[in-house]
Amino acid sequence: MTLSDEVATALFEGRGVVALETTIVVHGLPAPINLEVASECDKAVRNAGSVPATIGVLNGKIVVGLRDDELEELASPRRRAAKLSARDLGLALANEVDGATTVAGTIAVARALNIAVMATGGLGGVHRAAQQSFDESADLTALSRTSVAVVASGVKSILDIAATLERLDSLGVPVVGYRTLKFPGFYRSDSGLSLDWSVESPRDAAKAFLAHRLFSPTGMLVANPVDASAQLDATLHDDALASALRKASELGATGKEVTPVLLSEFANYTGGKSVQVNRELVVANATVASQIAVEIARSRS
Ligand code: PSU
Ligand code: MN
Repeated sequence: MTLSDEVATALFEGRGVVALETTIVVHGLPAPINLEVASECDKAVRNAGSVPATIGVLNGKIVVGLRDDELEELASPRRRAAKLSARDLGLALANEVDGATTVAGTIAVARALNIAVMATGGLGGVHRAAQQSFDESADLTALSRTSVAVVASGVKSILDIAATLERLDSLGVPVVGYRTLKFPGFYRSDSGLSLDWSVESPRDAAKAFLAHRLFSPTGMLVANPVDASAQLDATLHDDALASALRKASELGATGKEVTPVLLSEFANYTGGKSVQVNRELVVANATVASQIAVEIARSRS
């Protein structure tokens, strides 16, 4: 594992550090917006007081704190970077390949370094028709055993959101709304499902997570809705979803291709509008994650 000097120093000094994933950059967003979004997330974390730690695998080494040029390299199509969940990390290192980490892969690395917070767009979860396919993101099981607070705009709306909330319940992963009791719907601010808990500030989120950690090995999902003014129109969302699900089934997408295919079909159908919403929400999540990390660092010192 290689740490950038900046991340190593921040960890040593006990500053707030936010882990950022790379699957959203390499497999989740189209070029060239993907790299712009990555750099906006990096800035958002810095502006809110923490140090960003973008995580990926380059030439079989985990890099924590990828530089811009390294991220560009990782995202370049000719590198054919794999999509790495937690279970893939050891194999990627042994095979000396390149790979982008999912939420599951990223929190596994973050936890090993005592990084307590990560930001992403939308958590993975239970796919529609999972009764047949058994397709449930390893993000869920990873969160059930990894003590990291993940700030996301709920779970991706391509999923069965209600089933995902049930699984998070079974797995003992707390879900807390950030200034809301309405569970966000990724591209939409409200999924129509409600939550038992909310926090009103980064400080309260930090307090809740630190208290949770005393009793439980699981992470926590901090659900931060996209601003209502930026969300995708409801009808456009539902039409795009129907079209994306149809396309994915026509293409016969399975396994780790499913999510990237659905997101890319969403982008096509909406003429790039879904990408703009995705951009907006992930940058906002990076800000909240950074504020929470600052509070955790403060309480540790
Ligand atoms: N959030 C986004 N876009 C993404 C992802 C999250 O806005 O592409 C990625 C994350 O890396 C997450 C992954 O862990 O999608 C889930 O993939 P799967 O459904 O295959 O587990
Ligand atoms: Mn899957």
